[in-house]
Amino acid sequence: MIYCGTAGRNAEAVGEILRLAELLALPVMDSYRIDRLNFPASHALYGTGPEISDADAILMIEALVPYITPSAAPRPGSKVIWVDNDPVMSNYKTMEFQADLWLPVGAASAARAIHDAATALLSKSDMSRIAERRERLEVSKRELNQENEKEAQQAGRRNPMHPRWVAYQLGKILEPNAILLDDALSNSDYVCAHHGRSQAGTYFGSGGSSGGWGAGAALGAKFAAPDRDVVLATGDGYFMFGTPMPALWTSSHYKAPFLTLVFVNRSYTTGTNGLVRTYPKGVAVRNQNFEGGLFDPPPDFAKLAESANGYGETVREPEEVAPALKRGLDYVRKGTPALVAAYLPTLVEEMKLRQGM
Ligand SMILES: Cc1ncc(C[n+]2csc(CCOP(=O)(O)OP(=O)(O)O)c2C)c(N)n1
Repeated sequence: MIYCGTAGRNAEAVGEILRLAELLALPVMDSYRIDRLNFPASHALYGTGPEISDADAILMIEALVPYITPSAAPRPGSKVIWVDNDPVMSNYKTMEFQADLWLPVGAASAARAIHDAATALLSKSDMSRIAERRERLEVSKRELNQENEKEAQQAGRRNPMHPRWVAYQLGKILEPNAILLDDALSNSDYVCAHHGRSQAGTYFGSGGSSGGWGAGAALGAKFAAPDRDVVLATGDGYFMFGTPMPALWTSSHYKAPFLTLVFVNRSYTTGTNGLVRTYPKGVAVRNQNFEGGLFDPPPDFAKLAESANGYGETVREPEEVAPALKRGLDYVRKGTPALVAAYLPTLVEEMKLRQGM
């Protein structure tokens, strides 16, 4: 398998990794919370596994932290090849990952060279094994797509509104070349399941753990690509941690409009479900007190956009999401920044909903 972290920072690498993966029908996976698109999300070879711990050979391409816990590590006997300009990450004195082969080279050159070397080596029996794997992966991808579609439709029938439904509707309005900035944190998995980004340079994450990157990044993306739609999907917490007001005002003033979708769950994962995961028997869980993780009622994000000379609206009903996002995008295309605040259950309510309470 191919495992990518930041390879997509170089757009050329995306094409080269694609060529290599297609030649050998290699499954491609991303590391946790990537900051660029490394591989077309809709491609049959992408996103259906295996886990690193199940793979028998892994080509790590610019993957800073591909796994953390010992149980997620490559299994004994597997082969690990590590590609990076600085594969042993000499800046990180505590780096302890293991590999069978370290290749100090950039992603694009490595993928191209391996592709060319492999082409010369392939035998007939290799080809038939590869064809069989390709078919298997295509089936898995079809199943994954069907499962995602089914879950999205189910989510759409839930009221209170489900964040997956919001992410699904977002995916529907994105043009193939639209740039998506993902600061959606706990809803990022839904965003990634449905965004359908397949061109290099159409998906960006912050690449770090510090919240608040999104609004400024969206403004920068629009300045850089004035002819493309730019859309920010963000948690309400992370949106506040940045500088949304100056970003929106500047976006309006300098005619660099972008669309913002805020997942308004009025909560932080850190102080709610994260707390439950970390301290399942702790005082907060015992007393059902998640005060540190809730900010309810929340700021009125639609008004925040209006106050910065943008357009804003809040949606509370599942059927309102698609029209609101389309309206938002229409405003943006006419030069006005727009914000859609999707009003969701809090993460405490969400935990109860998922337990059927
Ligand atoms: C600047 C900054 N402050 C605090 C944190 C700690 N932190 C990590 S996740 C999180 C919650 C963010 O909430 P939100 O953006 O609403 O996303 P959600 O948890 O609801 O998915 C916080 C406070 C951080 N990562 N960055």
